[in-house]
Amino acid sequence: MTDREAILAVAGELRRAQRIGIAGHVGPDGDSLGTSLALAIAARGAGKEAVASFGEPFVVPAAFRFLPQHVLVAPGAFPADPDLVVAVDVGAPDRLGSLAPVAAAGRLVVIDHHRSNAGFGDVAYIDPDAAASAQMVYYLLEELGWSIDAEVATCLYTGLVTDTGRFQYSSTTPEVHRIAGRLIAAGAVPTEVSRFIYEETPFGYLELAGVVMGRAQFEPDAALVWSTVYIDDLRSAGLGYEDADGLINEIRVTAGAEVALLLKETDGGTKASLRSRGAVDVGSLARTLGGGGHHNSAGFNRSDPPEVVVELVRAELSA
Ligand SMILES: [Mn+2]
Repeated sequence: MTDREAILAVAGELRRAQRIGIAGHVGPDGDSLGTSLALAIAARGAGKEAVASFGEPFVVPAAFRFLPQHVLVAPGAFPADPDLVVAVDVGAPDRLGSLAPVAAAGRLVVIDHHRSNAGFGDVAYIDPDAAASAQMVYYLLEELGWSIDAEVATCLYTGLVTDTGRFQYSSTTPEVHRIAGRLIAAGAVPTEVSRFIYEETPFGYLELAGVVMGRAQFEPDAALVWSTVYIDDLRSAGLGYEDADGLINEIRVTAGAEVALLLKETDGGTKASLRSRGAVDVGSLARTLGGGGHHNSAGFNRSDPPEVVVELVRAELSA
């Protein structure tokens, strides 16, 4: 199926459905959450009953609390038997977490740009060349003729800004800027979006960043920079896991590091985030270790402690 055929197929599904449940991935980022909310708000504008949600733990990261949440429901309140479930920015069924069973029970549409997405659901619109799922939902809304008001524009703009690293990654094409321009014209305000996401953190984040950056290790021979966030660090800074996501951006700027690795200690193991400058495909590395993602941005979870996980990554990098 070409992208054009996929857009028409998904648009048809959305037109026919009246009760629509939209599901992002667990541990939502700006693209997953923003795009889910945008689609739900636009669907309501078109006269549908629509809600958006994501699997447990149901915590909206502080950086994204400025987004309009009137269409957001906890996973427990997700409709049990909607006409259509739409999975947005979800690379594989397990990324739906606690929403996976309801998504599997009825008709399922998947909209995603992860290269690792093997395709699932009844209709899939997957475009690994899209900069963000927000770009794909923008095309869908254009096709459907559904209104892109200021709220929808703000949500989609958030997806574009975050998934392109503030329009800095190689995915930042003229087309991405064209869409961003349309969204600004429709009411997204770049200074406000950036302030909430990048220019405002709880004071505890400074304490956490100080500890984690002080602990960072640079291994020039492996072109690797890495650090670890321990549960105790979060506790003493009064922050949650979702607040530590930005730390990978603090360490990945190291000159001479092709790959950055942030290890977050969890209850039973480690959550690893990877970033690449381009020479190393960390998406493929993450898949080898049981995760997934994009060429330059990926992650995986292990039931090993952080000190074991860094060994696994080192081994993959030297393989
Ligand atoms: Mn995305």
